[in-house]
Amino acid sequence: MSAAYIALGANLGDPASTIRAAFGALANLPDSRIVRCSSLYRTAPVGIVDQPEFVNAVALLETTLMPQALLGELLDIERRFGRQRAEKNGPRTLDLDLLLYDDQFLDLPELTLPHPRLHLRAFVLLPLAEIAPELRLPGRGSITAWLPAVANQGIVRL
Ligand code: PH2
Ligand code: MG
Ligand code: MG
Repeated sequence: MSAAYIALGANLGDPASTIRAAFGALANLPDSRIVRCSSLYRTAPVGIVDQPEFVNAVALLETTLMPQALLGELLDIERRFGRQRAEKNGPRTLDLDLLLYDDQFLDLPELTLPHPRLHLRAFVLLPLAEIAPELRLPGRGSITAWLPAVANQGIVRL
């Protein structure tokens, strides 16, 4: 079994309900089980700031799916939740990002592991630290060392 951390984000429709339903969809993935789910967080948009606030969370999955197969399943769940790919980094009904897969490094056009921006974003780091406070980020040391750098980003645990 491998450990896969997945970031969930939504800022269209009813984001909190969507994230809760997406936990259920992750729990139903083949050859996988959900080990932990973080709280939900209300977060200020990063990047394109002129869009609705997000609800974000993180889940830990134990899986025997390989990273690319898991990514395919995540994109399939996004589609089932009505995701339309319009503006890059714009509003979305559901975004599922593979953050970490064990301590693997991967650099493919469709998938970079670890996720290249995870250590810079409060909306990922805080829920991740909630469910895995002892985690070490491959190549970047302990997760707690990165928390002060994102302390000024708007985020509230729901
Ligand atoms: N996702 C983005 C860009 N900006 N901001 C917040 N607060 N939460 C997100 O999930 C998010 C974002 C691109 O995927
Ligand atoms: Mg994303
Ligand atoms: Mg994404």
